Amino acid sequence: MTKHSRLDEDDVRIRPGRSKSRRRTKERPDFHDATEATVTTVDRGRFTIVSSDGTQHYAIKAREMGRKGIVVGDEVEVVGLSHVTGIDRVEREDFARIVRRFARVTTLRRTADDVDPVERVIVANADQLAIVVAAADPEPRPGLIDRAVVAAFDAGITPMLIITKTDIASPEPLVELYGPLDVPIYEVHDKVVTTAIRNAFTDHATVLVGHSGVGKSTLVNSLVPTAARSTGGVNLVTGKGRHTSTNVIALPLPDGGIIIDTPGIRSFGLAHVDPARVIHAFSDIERASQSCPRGCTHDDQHCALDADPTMNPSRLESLRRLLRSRSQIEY
Ligand SMILES: Nc1nc2c(ncn2[C@@H]2O[C@H](COP(=O)(O)OP(=O)(O)O)[C@@H](O)[C@H]2O)c(=O)[nH]1
Ligand SMILES: [Mg+2]
Ligand SMILES: [Zn+2]
Repeated sequence: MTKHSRLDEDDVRIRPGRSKSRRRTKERPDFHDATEATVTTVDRGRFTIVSSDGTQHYAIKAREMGRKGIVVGDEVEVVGLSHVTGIDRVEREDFARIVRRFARVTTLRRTADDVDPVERVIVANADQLAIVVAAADPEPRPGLIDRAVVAAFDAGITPMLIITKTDIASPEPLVELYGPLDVPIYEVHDKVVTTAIRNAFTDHATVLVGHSGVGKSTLVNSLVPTAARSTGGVNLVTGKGRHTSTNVIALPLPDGGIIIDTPGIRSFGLAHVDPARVIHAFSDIERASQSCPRGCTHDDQHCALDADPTMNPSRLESLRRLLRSRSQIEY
């Protein structure tokens, strides 16, 4: 995980402005054997964590934590680290206890749909969002790409686009659509992960999103040879389609950083995003919107974008579809 400077939430309340290095001096008497760790999976109140020495452990939330939410990517402090790592034989009492959650640097959120006011944090502390889209099989759906870019910018997370399966179809239509955005684009030809992609992931905490079948797990397996993520949409052990709704997992990368696979995210409800901020994710259109009237919604008759000869009509339609979908879901 990239080490951003961050403040401990509890300390912030008591002693504002304390720095990360001061926090490490462990002045709290209750938990002096506490170790820092990153949460890598969450499953009904049970967590897997990777502690600062790189070892994996199982943990539960200490009662003191109350209802404080813990998600994948959270940086926490744990006590009672046992040396048992085989989850199957570990009794609940042997689990380490999470006693503190550090302030989150970023939170990637979604709502179930665009009008649902209940937002959920999917991942904490990611600094990059890799939007994986196949050139074909499945056909690219720009709706999800647009939404993911909006969610990333809103969360202060840097988006990138990874176009897979360029061996079976040309990436050109997608590159043409998304090239004008200030978002780096990488290509995967016949599952080959280039050095450029590898470098883009190193020392970052990157969340993968994209429809099922685009090649996310294939990419994870190339970047983390020990990951053994099942690919092809079918679990090789059970023979059934994977149950993917909660299966977010963070995996440490061999050269530093982590990659977070999110099989469950097929859509991004954006009810939590201010409509006025949606256009920031459309930097190509935002630049062109200088001649719009003040307060233009970009979806009415006074909008200057329709008359702009430099405007890509399908990009404009993407923006409008997204703005409208906030009251009517249609993707
Ligand atoms: N031709 C081709 N197939 C790919 C590529 N990347 C992944 N696949 C295949 O696409 C299928 C789905 O990949 P998977 O990684 O399970 O997708 P996920 O659902 O996004 O995790 C698998 O059969 C992969 O072997 C690629 O670049 N080219
Ligand atoms: Mg997968
Ligand atoms: Zn306008």
